[in-house]
Amino acid sequence: MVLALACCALAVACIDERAALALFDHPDVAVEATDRADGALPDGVASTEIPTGDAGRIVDVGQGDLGDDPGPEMDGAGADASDAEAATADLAIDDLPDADPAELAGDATLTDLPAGEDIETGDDAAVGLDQNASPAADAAVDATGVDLCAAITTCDDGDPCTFGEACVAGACLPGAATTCDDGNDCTADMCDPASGCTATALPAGATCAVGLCTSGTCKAPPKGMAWIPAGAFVLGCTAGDVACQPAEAPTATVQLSGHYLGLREVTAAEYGVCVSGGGCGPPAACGAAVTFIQPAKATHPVNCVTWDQAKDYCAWQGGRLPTEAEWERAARGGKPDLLFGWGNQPPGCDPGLPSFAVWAAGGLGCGLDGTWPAQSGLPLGFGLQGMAGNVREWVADWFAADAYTQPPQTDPKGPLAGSHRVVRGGGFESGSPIALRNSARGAEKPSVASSSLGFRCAKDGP
Ligand SMILES: [Ca+2]
Ligand SMILES: [Ca+2]
Repeated sequence: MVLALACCALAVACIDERAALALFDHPDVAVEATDRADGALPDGVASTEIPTGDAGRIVDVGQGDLGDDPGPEMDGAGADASDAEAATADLAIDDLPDADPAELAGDATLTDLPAGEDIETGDDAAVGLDQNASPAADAAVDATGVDLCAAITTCDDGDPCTFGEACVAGACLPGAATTCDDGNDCTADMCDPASGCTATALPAGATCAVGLCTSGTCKAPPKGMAWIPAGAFVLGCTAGDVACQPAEAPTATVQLSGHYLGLREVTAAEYGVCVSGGGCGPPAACGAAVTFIQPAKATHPVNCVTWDQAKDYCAWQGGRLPTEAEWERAARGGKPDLLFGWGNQPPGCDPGLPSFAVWAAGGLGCGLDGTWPAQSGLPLGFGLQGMAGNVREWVADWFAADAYTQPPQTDPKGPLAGSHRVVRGGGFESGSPIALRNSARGAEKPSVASSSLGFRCAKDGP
């Protein structure tokens, strides 16, 4: 209380500034801040008002910058030069060497001493300092040995957006600002000055680390699928594409809802599970390149399936075929104006390069006379494989050459009726890169079963 009386006779503010400086300048004192997130002391801490009779509460925290600039009335050692004698007598802060404030966020316990406990000067443990903080005991007791923090059981700077307030040498340090980060990337975190930290669930469909958000929780996509977030893209011919076909024009900007899409073509083994389970009919025996029930080709895309079989398989999985627009946007991988998912260079047969595609270069299927495993090649945008080549892929839409003349601007689903279904992406029998372009549109009668024709599934978002 000697400190408080001496200081208050000079200026109310001096208590706090000296106390704070003693802490900043001391090499060994480490303030316990068990709730502090970043482990650092605030840059500028200056409490400017301590109401008399309530030494334990700082009700108005100023925005000074004592940590970096002690101000004109402080000398280089962090003490008030004009009051050096009094300060030395009461606080002994002049003889504390400089210290890095970053070292001060640590492990001492400064406020856990029961109020009113009788203590002796110089007894480090008795004043609540840990064993590494012994020099600070001089600053933490007054000339008669009374603990300067003994009467202060709670420090609260009155700001719910800070925490880690602590009593040091008789005065409360204000808390450090918090980011309010709750560690959940499906909530928006902020601090309300009235109520403190809040965490509000992001809208369903927001993208998070492993998938998408639902009810404030990050949910991974179904196995083997990617989450394709909602967004707009230009459907149809890529700008500057000299191979643009009439059916790919005119272009139109369309908006798509978020949805899931298979990372690769459905494999023969996966389709076989549906056949065994009674959900799908067996593929046709459509030639030497058939993959169904071929042990060496279990991981190859299933082929020789009709449009209805493809549709049935996806429904059995709880999904559906992707629309033509969904397929094209996913193939573009979120990038505009590219001919292929990897860029504008033509496809090649090197699976170590992004431009890899299984097509009829050097023979059917890059010389293997058929399909490759569905996981071949580097994943491109959204993590997808095999959008270009390997097997052509059934999509949901009926084909019409003029389908793009007036497409709906949101989630287009193609003509209401037709004789052919759209197929996309080209396959191992395609002899021209033109067929593998993002915008290329093929068509087949829905009853066709071809060894170069398979599919992948989509699924609505939650
Ligand atoms: Ca959050
Ligand atoms: Ca494909």
